[in-house]
Amino acid sequence: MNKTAEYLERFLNGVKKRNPGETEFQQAVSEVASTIFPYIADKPIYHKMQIMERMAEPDRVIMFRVPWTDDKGNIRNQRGYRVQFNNSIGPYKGGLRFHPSVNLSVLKFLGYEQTFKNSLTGLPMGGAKGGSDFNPKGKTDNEVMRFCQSFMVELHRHIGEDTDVPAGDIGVGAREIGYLFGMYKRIENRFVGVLTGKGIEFGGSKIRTEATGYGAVYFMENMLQRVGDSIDGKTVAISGSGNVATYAVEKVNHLGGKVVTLSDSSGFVHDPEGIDANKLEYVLDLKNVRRGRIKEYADEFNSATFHEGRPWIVPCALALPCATQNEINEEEAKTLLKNGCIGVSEGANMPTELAGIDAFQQAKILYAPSKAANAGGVAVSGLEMSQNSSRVSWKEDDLDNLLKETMLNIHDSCVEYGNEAGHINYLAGANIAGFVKVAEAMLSFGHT
Ligand code: NDP
Ligand code: 2IT
Repeated sequence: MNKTAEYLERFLNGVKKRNPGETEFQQAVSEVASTIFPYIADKPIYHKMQIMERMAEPDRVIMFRVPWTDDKGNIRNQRGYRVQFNNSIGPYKGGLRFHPSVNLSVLKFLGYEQTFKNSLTGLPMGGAKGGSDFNPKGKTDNEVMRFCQSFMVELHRHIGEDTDVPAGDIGVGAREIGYLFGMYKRIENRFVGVLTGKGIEFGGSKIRTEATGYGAVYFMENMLQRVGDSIDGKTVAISGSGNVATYAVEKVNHLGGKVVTLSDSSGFVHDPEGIDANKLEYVLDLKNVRRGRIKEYADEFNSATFHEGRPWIVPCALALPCATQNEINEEEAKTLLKNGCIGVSEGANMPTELAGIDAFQQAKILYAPSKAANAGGVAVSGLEMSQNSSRVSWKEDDLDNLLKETMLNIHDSCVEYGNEAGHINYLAGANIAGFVKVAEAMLSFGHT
């Protein structure tokens, strides 16, 4: 075994030992470390200063009880979290996830990834993630409101516009951010940009709702254009039917592609005729207003069929996983390749299992890892913070142009750091480009 492989193995064994049972967190660290250790092989200062070891330890983890009362008057208990991972290059920044699968491992993987992603945006933001095992599905607006208020009663003392600025993620959208911001303002008696993804009326930024989905599609278009191709005319499979997935559909349509799938946790719909603007309107109403299941799409439109499982068996040229982590396994990755998939842009965080990533990498397709592909959301969150602190509101076109520019800059950073004799290893490029800034800042601070 060479020295680099030996160091990597020792490091990963240490991470496993210190974080027993946290499989998602171990997976995220392993994916990053496999590309960083070769990069720092000839840079002893990073080893001496234990940069990778320190980056794999959150600055702090806050865990708290969230009691709330349901509509029947029952007292319910949830667990709340904020993982403040790394604030070397700016205040902690990252979303809140409300989903029954939320646990420390999931939030640590997300906070770790967020640190690299935020660095890639070029904006001054550190990494964090939080949330709860609360399940918003089937809850009334009043129940969601009471939960959000109770969550903020504890969270408010740990966050602040220059300390830690949460936003949305799975299960946390405009409705939840409104309830959370309302409660923060009431407790603190301060109107500040302490959350992003706010409503436009109270300090939200235009384009933030669309930014993650649009950004993942811009990144795909950037990768294709580099090799003289484009989305125009291509068949696209998308998973999920939430915030990221729906705005990815909209942007693929703008760029002339045809989206043939969407999904939720019960299964996927396949619409060979494509999910056009009218059908997308239906999905937005179904998911954001009626809060129904994607199966209803197939009842509404004759061209579509509903299937259990995940959409990756449907032939497509491009795939955009936009639902959740580990939603493409090795077999599904190989099926995508066999069916002619030439590009993957990850709207979701860590949607591809490590063996699936290996399959994409070996096939040398255009594979954009999540920390690059979905960075558009947090990038526009960063712009929302700037607008809030200077009490201005920028125009939609200007913000969309800034989003496009940011995605292109991230793409070009990946090309700079991931160029392997002409083939671009976007995974290595994103990890290294994200790492360098945070690592340099940590070196400047000494062993803090
Ligand atoms: P939403 O809550 O709006 O939508 C999530 C979608 O994914 C829903 O269709 C949901 O189906 C599905 N889903 C969630 N969990 C699972 C699961 N365990 N199995 C199958 N399907 C599931 O979330 P977002 O669109 O905001 O987030 C989607 C992904 O994008 C996440 O990985 C998130 O971390 C990532 N992301 C989000 C950003 C943002 O700005 N919102 C920014 C960057 C990344 P169902 O309704 O049945 O649960
Ligand atoms: O994973 C992510 O980047 C997000 N959920 C968005 C975070 C943010 O602060 O906008």
